[in-house]
Amino acid sequence: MNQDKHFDTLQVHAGHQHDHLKAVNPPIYQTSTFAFEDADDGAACFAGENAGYIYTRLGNPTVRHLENAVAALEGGFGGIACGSGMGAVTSVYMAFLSAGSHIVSTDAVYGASRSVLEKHFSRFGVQSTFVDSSNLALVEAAIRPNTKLIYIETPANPTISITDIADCAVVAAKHGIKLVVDNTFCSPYLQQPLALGADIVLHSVTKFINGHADVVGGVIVTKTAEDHKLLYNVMTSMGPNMDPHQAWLVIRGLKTLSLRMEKAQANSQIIAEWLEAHPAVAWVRYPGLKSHPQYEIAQRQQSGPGAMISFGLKGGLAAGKKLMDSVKLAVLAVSLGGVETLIQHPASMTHAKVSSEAKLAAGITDDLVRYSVGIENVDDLIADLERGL
Ligand code: LCS
Repeated sequence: MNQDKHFDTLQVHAGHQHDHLKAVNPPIYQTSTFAFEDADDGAACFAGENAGYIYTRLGNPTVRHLENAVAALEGGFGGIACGSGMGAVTSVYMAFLSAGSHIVSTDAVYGASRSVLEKHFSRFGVQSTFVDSSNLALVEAAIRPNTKLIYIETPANPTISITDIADCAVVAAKHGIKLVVDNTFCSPYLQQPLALGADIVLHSVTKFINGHADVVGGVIVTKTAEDHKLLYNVMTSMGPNMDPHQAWLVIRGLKTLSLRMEKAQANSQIIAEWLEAHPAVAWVRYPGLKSHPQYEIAQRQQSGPGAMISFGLKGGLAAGKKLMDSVKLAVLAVSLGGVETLIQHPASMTHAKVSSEAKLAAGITDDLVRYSVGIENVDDLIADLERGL
């Protein structure tokens, strides 16, 4: 596929290679292993002299299609698909951190991306510091001689705080550190971190890229061949690889990414403005509102505000609980980025494992309700919220 095509063309066609039957859609190569022509072919495959497939943990044609498609959409060298978003996050940590090294991360990063560092990587001597990465001075001040990664999630889950990717890239380059961006909330349709100077971009494809809340997965995209080789070796040795059936579902979802995102985003702007004007609502955080503290950065680095809204009610947590129990159309569930609207309470759900002090420091207040906007009719969604408020 020619990489000079537009996004909506690439999302349908990138990564596809016709098989001998010319199937329009990729077959699901549901096989764990691949036969060699003969012993020399097997040896050549293992030596990397022959590009043939060997074993599905090491590579599979259906999975490769997805890896190439997401890499094309992100404008990167290559993709690495994992069985979950956390498989992607931990593969990146494993590839670039070792005993005695240090990572600077966004304080409001997804709960497990933080707790895996604090509870598990710390056991192997990895140090981590979490800062409000929307403040570049705090990022730079946190850098130590042993810092190997700056890891940012923008917009962050669930505060929707936004970090300037290009500014962080300048700081990372100055200190010889890799910059990793979790681009889950925007998807490559709205934000392309590699073009802004990041080295690695990753996704929980469970969210907008698949978009149908029916599969879990992750994809990493690297800018360089060297980083791809390192990550590929780490991922395939440790084994958080994606299954071919998972990949096939994500490929199907990916083909409509821009259409889903446009509709969900249009709904979100209307809902965010409606919430902001509602007397029961204390605050709303949405990148499409001028009241968002990093509105200007969002305008610069995102081509749209996305479909995630956080808000708090004047009645605090009690009113938020009542809302979550009253809505009938929005589903009370974790996860995000699907065609259906979801509502949840991060402090007791997705970020429950993060300590109370860390949650508060990161702005994850007890009253914060997170709303993932789907593609339903916006009047129906507003009527549903109105009932709860
Ligand atoms: N990165 C971000 C920004 C996420 O929101 C999540 C999951 C992950 C990584 C991990 O991906 P997974 O392994 O779940 O595919 N976020 C979730 C959430 O907000 N609710 O449930 C999962």
